[in-house]
Amino acid sequence: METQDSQSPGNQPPPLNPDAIREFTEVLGSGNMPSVARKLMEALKTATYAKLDVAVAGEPGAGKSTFINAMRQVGDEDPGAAPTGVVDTTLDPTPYPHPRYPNITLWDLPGVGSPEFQAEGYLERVAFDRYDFFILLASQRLTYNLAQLARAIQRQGKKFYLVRCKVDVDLEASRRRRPGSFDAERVLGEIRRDCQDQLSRQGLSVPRVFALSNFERSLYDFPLLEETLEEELPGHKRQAFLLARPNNSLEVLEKKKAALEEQIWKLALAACTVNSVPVPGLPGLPTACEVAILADSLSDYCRSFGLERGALEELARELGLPQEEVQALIRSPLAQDITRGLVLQLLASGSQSAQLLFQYFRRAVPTFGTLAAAGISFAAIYLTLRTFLQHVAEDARRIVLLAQRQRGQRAGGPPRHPPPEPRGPAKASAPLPPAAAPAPPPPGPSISPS
Ligand SMILES: Nc1nc2c(ncn2[C@@H]2O[C@H](COP(=O)(O)OP(=O)(O)OP(=O)(O)O)[C@@H](O)[C@H]2O)c(=O)[nH]1
Ligand SMILES: [Mg+2]
Repeated sequence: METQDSQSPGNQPPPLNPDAIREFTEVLGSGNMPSVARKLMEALKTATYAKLDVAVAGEPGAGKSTFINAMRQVGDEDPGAAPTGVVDTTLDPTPYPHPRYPNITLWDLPGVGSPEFQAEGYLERVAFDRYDFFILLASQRLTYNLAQLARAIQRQGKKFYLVRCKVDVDLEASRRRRPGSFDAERVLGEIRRDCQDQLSRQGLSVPRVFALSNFERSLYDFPLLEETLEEELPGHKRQAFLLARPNNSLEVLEKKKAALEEQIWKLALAACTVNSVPVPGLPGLPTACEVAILADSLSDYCRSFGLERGALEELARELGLPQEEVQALIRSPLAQDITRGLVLQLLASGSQSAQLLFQYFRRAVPTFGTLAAAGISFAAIYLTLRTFLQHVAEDARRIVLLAQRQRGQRAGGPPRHPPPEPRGPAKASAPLPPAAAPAPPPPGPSISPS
C-alpha cells in the first residue's frame, strides 16, 4: 500500500511563492489567530461562492435555452433543464442555477423582438440590473432588434458578449455543398466577420464574435468564450466561474489547480486554529484540527475536477464508453467517498513528511513560531490538502486526455481550438526540503460504480 511517506523523488510539492510567504508572515504576525483564521475562511468562501448572474438573451428560437443547458452541463431532457425546442418559448426571465455551483445562475430571458417583447423597454421588463453581464445569441443574421438590445445594454454600462450559435448547421451545409474546397476554419471566420460587419452597419462594435455550437461545448469558440468570460470578470467572481468550468482542457485543469493551491495555506491555518480539537489515534502527530474544514475542502477538490459519481457516469455516456473504462483512470476517492475517517487516515499517513514540511515552514516563514504546537498540525493539514489536490488533478488529467481522444475520433479530426499545453508557474518559488515531497495518498474507499 502506498502512503504519503513513500517518497517519490522529483515529485515535490511546489512551495509557497514569495507573495504567499509575505502574506502568511503578516497574517501570523497579526495576533489573535482564531479570529484571523475565521476571516481567512470567510474570504475564501466569498471567492469560491461569489454570486454570479448571467443573462442569456437573443432572438426567439436562437438557442438560448440550449446554450444555458450546455453551460450548466445538463442534457435537454435532464431534470431541471431549461425547456428547449422549436415551439417552446420562454416568456419570463427564468433562473437556472448551476447544478453543482448554485451561486452561479444563468437567466433564460424571453426572445427579443417577439410580439410580447419588443426591444423597446425590454431591459426594464427583464430587470437588467440583476445581471453581471449579458450573452446575446444570434443563430442566423443579426437582427435590428438584437442590435437595439446590444446598444441599450451598453448604454446601461453593462457588458455583453455576442455569440453566433448553430455553426454546426453552417459547417454541415458548407461541407455538403462544397466538399472539394471545404475548410471549417474559413467558414467560421466568414461567420464571425459577417456578424461584425452587420453590427458595425448598426453603429456597434465588439472585440470579437464567438462562433459556436451549443451541441459541442469543447469545439469551435465555446472554450474561448468561457476563457474570455472568466478573464473579464472582477477578481472575486473569477474564481467562482473558473471552478464551475467543465474540465475539457488541460489548461483549465492547470488553472483550477493553481487557484486551489494558492488557498491551501489559508485553509490549513483555519483548520488548525478554528475550533480545533485534538485528533485521536494519530501517534507521533499531535494533530488538532477542524476535520470538517478538511473534509469539505477535499470534496470541493473532487467536485471541481469532476470526480463525482454522477458526473463520471454522465461523461462515460457522452463519450460512449463503458463506465468502468472511465473509472479505471481514477485513483483518488470520489466526492461522495470523503468521510471523516478517510481524512484522519490521510492525516496519519503523512505524519513523517509533515515533520519535514514543518521544518521548511519554520525556515521559510519568519513568524511561523507564533503557531507554537499548532505548527505541526498546520504542516500535516497542508500536506494532506496538497497531496490530495495533486492526485485529484492527475486523475482529471487522465480523464481529459481520454475525452479529447474520444471526441477527436468522433469529430474525425482535431478540435477547432486545440487546448494549449498548460504554462508553467508564473511566480518564482522558494526551495523546499526534498523530503517534504508528497506521494500518492493511501487508497480511498472503492470507487466502483454505484
Ligand atoms: N444545430 C443546432 N441546433 C441548435 C443549437 N442550439 C439550439 N438548437 C436547436 O434550436 C431549437 C431552438 O432552441 P432553444 O434553445 O429552444 O431556443 P430558444 O432561443 O431558447 O427559443 P425560445 O425560448 O423559443 O426563444 C431547438 O430545436 C434546439 O435543439 C445549435 O447550436 N445547433
Ligand atoms: Mg427558450
